[in-house]
Amino acid sequence: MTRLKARLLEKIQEHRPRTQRLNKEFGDVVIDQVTISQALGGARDIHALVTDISYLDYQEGIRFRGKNIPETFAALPTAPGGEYPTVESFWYFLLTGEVPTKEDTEELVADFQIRGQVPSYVFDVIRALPKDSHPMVMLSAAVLSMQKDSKFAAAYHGMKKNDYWDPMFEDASDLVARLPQIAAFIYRYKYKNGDIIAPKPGLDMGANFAHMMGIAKPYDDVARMYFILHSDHESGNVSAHTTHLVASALSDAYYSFSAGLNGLAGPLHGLANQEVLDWILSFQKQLNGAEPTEENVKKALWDTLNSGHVIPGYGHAILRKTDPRYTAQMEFCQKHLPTDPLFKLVNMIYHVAPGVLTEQGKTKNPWPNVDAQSGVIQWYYGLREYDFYTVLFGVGRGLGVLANITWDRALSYPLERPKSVTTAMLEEWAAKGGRK
Ligand code: HAX
Repeated sequence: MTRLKARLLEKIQEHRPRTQRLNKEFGDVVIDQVTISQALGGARDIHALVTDISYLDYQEGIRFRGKNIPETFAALPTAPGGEYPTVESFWYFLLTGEVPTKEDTEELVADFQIRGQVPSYVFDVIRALPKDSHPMVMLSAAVLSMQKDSKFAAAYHGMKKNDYWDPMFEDASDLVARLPQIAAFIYRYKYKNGDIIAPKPGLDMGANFAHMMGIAKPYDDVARMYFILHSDHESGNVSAHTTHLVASALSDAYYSFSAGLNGLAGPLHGLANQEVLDWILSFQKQLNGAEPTEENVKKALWDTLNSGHVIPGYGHAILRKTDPRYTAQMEFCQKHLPTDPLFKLVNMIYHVAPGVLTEQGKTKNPWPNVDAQSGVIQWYYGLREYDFYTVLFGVGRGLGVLANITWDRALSYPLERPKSVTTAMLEEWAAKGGRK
């Protein structure tokens, strides 16, 4: 058993009595109520999911295992020659809540090299799809194709409930280790004439991803930062919730994560990073060489709103301020690409868009989210095929949602099954002033 798995087991054994006690002794304690607009409005803000892996505060933004983004970056061991932590150390941290030692991390890097070997049939599946399929289709299909080798599915019959976490952890770890190679394969296959670059033994995940993508330093650090920032955003967002929901039927990690990726591929969710680049480039085209100014950016934003579209990269279902994931990437840009024209344009949009959205008066949050900034960095380092950007998000999101479903099985969270009502019932309860 690896050090990570042994520590995870100890953590699970420590945690189980807490959940069991809450259920048994305090199960009737009321923590929330549901209004008609919440029932009609996508279950916003109903407190009905539990995770200890990350928490999203309305004002402060995300905390991973209690640490905000700067604290997380500062606490974890950095990769050799890099400024950002290894993704492997972050995976250990998400699963256990503990900062791994150098030895823990090194063992995990070595473990991921073995787990990371992608079966050749996965590449056949990708090649069998029409080449103009969206790269998210390729990623989701590749993930789903590995279901036949699921250790959870193979062990399910005859396994005790308390042991479910073990093969779920194995599947989750295999998947996390394989995602970068699958993503890089999709990229090189689809956009680089199938000129595939094999993984290099001995590299951590970020460095290996940069190597397989064929992009020089500091793209290894970009990959580490990017995967960590996109990993988890508590349980209610579409990709996390979908993965959790599907896993609650005791579907394995492959079924569950493939479903989560399909949710991530929506333009209101992870696809927004592709939409942002598309918006920025078409605006630049309209400018026809002219400098972006406050006035012309304002006009372009209003044109988008007046045509019935959303401003991609702005707004959030929970956050009510600038997303700290945006800020973390902005700080990277200020250091590495301060004079880049696209970065300057993104800054100009940041300066103007919140005012325009506030004036329009619809969105509850006029501030930028993670997707407003992420594409510019990829573009700068030469990754210009922006329909690929959501795949990068997907690799990162795997860390969070797969850690979560491992814990879901450890704590025996049951099948998720909220109750629906009819419109007539709502009308009746509205007339009575409540469900009495
Ligand atoms: N541009 C224009 N209108 C917006 C808007 C934006 N960026 N954000 C919200 N609104 C509108 C909504 O469409 C809604 O309008 P209607 O009443 O006409 O339906 C109204 O403002 C109220 O919405 P809200 O309560 O503020 O926001 P929601 O919780 O409903 O939606 C979204 C949150 C992120 C989906 C929304 O802000 C949006 O569409 N943003 C643009 C797309 C985007 O950037 N998505 C990525 C979000 C981060 C993420 O998940 N990344 O993966």
